[in-house]
Amino acid sequence: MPAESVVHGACPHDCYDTCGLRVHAEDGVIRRIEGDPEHPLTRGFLCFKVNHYLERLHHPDRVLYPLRRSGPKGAGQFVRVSWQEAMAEIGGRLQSIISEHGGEAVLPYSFAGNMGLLAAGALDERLWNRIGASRLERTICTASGNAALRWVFGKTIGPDPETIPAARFVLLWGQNPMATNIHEIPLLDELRRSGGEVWTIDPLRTDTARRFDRHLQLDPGTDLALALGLGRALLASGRYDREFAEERSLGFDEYRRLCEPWTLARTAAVTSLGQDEIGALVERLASVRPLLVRPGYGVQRQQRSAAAVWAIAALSILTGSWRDVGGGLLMSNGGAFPLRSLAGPERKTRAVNMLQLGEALTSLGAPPIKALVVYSANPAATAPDQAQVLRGLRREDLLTLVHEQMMTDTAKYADYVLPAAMSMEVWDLHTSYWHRYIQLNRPAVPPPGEAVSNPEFFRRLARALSLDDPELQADDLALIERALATGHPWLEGITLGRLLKEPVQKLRLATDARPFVDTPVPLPEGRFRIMPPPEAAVEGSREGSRAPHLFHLLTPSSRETIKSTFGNMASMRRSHPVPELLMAEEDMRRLGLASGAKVRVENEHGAVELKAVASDVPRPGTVVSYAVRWNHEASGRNVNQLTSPQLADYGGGSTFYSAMVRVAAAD
Ligand SMILES: Nc1nc2c(c(=O)[nH]1)N[C@H]1C(S)=C(S)[C@@H](COP(=O)(O)OP(=O)(O)OC[C@H]3O[C@@H](n4cnc5c(=O)[nH]c(N)nc54)[C@H](O)[C@@H]3O)O[C@H]1N2
Ligand SMILES: Nc1nc2c(c(=O)[nH]1)N[C@H]1C(S)=C(S)[C@@H](COP(=O)(O)OP(=O)(O)OC[C@H]3O[C@@H](n4cnc5c(=O)[nH]c(N)nc54)[C@H](O)[C@@H]3O)O[C@H]1N2
Ligand code: SF4
Ligand SMILES: [Mo]
Repeated sequence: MPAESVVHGACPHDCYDTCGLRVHAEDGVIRRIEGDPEHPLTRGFLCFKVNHYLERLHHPDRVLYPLRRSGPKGAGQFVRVSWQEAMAEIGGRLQSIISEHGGEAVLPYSFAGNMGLLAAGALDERLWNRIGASRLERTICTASGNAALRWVFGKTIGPDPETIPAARFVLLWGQNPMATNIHEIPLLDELRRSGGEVWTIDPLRTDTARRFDRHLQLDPGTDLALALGLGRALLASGRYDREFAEERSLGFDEYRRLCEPWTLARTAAVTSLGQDEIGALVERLASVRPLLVRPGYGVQRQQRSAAAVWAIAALSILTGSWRDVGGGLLMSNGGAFPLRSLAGPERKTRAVNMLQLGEALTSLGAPPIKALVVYSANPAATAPDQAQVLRGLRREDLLTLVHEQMMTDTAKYADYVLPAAMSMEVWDLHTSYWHRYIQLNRPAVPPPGEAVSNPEFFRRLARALSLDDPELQADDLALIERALATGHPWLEGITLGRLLKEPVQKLRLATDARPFVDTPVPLPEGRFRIMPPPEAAVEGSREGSRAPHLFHLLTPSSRETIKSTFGNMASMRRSHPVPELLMAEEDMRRLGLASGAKVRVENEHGAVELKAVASDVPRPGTVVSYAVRWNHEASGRNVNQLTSPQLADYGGGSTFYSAMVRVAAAD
């Protein structure tokens, strides 16, 4: 590599924005990372986290060599070994597990630590399919919301975010872009400068809620009631889009029937909103266009996740919001990219829902899980029902491999830790679940120490299992070419050759093409399904049943981390040295707590100690702790001690934000 170079990168983290990066290197060392000024959504600026990225690249916790466990599980004691030794030992142990118990005794566990196409769903999946490993259902983040979207619309696609400035009313519903989608903010600011309004629906007074026009602070988990109440009011006044709701949709009568009980009075009582607030929102929905409904993933981490997303999606149809450029419903554009899957033929082996990892490790039989291979995820910190997960990871007879960049909570439980490269050190191709750009990520420097990319790790693992056929050894750039070569018109001219010259390519779909108006509804008869998914929990009510001594615990995203990633950065820990529990002052007074007091937070799943801080973010009855801090920086446990492995109503998604807890002074 030349002494000084600048290459294009794509931010690999699990974030809506998927920024374009300019990575500057000098003498083989990355010196500066900046936002690509030419990427139309990145606009040359980055977030707090990636502005401090040099700290992460060169962090003392970075794993640079293969390590073999030398102490008790979880103690983090390791000795350095060579790749050759590590892979020979691992290969031998995996082969004997597979021959004794079968391929399903191996469980992969991975998520979106790196969103690149090669980092996940490529050579890893090919290997899992080849050995017939248990299949991981990757449900931890968006499963229920996306399942509801696919039910209603047939796929997860929404308007292009570059049309946001054309909207005149935007409803941020369970989304906190000031923390999680910072490049959406300039687009929202722009529409307000031209007279539009932005409202927020969130149980917390977030920075987003503070920034914009009006905040409806409903009780957590009551979005379904609100959406049905809004639907009823629009139906009753006749101010809805008859063609969209009745002719272009299936199931209108059922939708109307389900809205019927939700009078303004009942909706207000269940959500704790005022009838006047709800009425003002009905007025906007009935009259202001373009109308953009912008749900975040916060609405679908409750028990009635799919039902809530269905009811919100139904409003986007009832209002005909899709007719206007700048309108519609934007939750995910993840389904917009017609790339070829690199996973190879899928074997129908046993499925394990990742939210039930603790149970899988401690009680699955026939066969039991004997080997766990973790990459691009940190389940010891991020999975629910943590006490059970840690119990599983402590099993002496479980072989745990962790391919990681950092000595994370999960890596500490590994039998072998294998060093992973960072995105600035490898090739990959990135899409986005928010915008419509495909980007080539080029390495700026080689990986340090003996770190390797995910595809290279899986090539080595395949060889260690004596599987060296070409599909398991495919080359990075050949894989990228294959993913792009689908012949789909939206990818026309987007080839590897083109990306090498111009690394940021927009899908060949006009910015102002209105989904489901200018493009078809990919469902039978080309019609939306405005009736709920069959299993969604629409009827029957648990709302308002909270016992008075319990608090509703929310653990949403923080500005300074992405889940556990960045949890070990000094820049983050300077402002929040220990994990906190934000509580309304009234609640603190009632419990006799001073701000800064140490509290014990517990429920039937586990317990954790946090620093209570008086705050106007939650309302009385709700408490907040931002997700998630590292366990070993927080007395060995974090808030996922308190979250449940229970699945949401439909789609197998999480219920992270349905946790009920007791809070008391810690002695
Ligand atoms: N309480 C609570 N818990 C939550 C949530 C919540 O809101 N509240 N949110 C949930 C959600 S939405 C999600 S998506 C999950 C995320 O949970 P995880 O999937 O565990 O994600 P991270 O904590 O970001 O951990 C990603 C890990 O991947 C590593 N990594 C990054 N790039 C690479 C790579 O290229 N190769 C390899 N091998 N490793 C890499 C990083 O170092 C990091 O340790 O957490 C869930 N957990
Ligand atoms: N800085 C940063 N950026 C991130 C992440 C991060 O951890 N940090 N995580 C990334 C990942 S993995 C994801 S999935 C996305 C998620 O990003 P978002 O889509 O913004 O979702 P969340 O952060 O889960 O929650 C958003 C809001 O939902 C609110 N909420 C909680 N319960 C309810 C409810 O019952 N109803 C309503 N209406 N609102 C509710 C929360 O208070 C929160 O303010 O962000 C990604 N970007
Ligand atoms: S984390 Fe998100 S906002 Fe920050 S640089 Fe990456 S993609 Fe952009
Ligand atoms: Mo997520």
